[in-house]
Amino acid sequence: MLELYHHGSSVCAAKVRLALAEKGVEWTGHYIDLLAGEQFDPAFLAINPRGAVPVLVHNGAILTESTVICEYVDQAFGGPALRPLDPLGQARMRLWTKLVDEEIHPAVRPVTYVTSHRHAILARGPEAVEEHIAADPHPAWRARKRRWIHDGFDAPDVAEALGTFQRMVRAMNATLAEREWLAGEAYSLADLGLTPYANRLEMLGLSPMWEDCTHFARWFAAVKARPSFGPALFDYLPEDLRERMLADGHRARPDFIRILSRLD
Ligand SMILES: N[C@@H](CCC(=O)N[C@@H](CS)C(=O)NCC(=O)O)C(=O)O
Repeated sequence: MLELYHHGSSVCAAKVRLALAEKGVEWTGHYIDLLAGEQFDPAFLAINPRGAVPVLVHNGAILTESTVICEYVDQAFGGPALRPLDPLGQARMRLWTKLVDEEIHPAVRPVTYVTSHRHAILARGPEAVEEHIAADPHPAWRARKRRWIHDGFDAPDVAEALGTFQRMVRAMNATLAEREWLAGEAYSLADLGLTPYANRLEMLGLSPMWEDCTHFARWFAAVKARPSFGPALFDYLPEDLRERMLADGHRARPDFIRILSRLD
């Protein structure tokens, strides 16, 4: 029995759905609506006290952390290998997935929040805004959310997060000038791990970031052409949320241009 606790707009959950799709593994889903605060329900906190998706439960064993889960899925199930066989390729793959965990993922929340989520939260009125912030059990996140919601693009960590993504695109472009895929000549968990972040940037209208990055653009077209991409990225994303993110990205364009022009 393989169960995945996930959400449609969670980049980490999308990584796991991609891995399961690439391996051709069947799974049962439990949808945790992050925007409705279901990650803080006691029943879910009993499964993952961190209150975060994804969580994979395999024959009763609970696994958290998307990068760890993806490696587990690759090794526990048949289907095409998602990691290079040579030590150097594996090291390269892990350098990319480490970068995702340490730098890329922390940058996605501020950018998504100020571009999109905050508009939906603000539209519910001042009381609901306070409720939304108070629902987060972590004081540091409550403080950051307050700035994202009220200060938008002027919140202190937003420019830094956009800079992280700009460096990510450039670093990927430089690597992809030398080889077909990020870790070598075959698709791996490195490509899989970066895919939801590239998709998020595109959905939020940030594709001008790779205007001059032909190798990145070639890679992104190739990951989008894989049969795993559409189902993993969009089948669980509610249509209204998808449309809202696209529209909010369009609305954020002047802010993006203003901030990106000040970087490097
Ligand atoms: N390092 C964790 C991060 C998990 C994480 O941040 N998940 C987000 C969705 S991508 C989440 O559930 N956030 C809870 C919230 O928004 O309160 C992983 O890779 O699985």
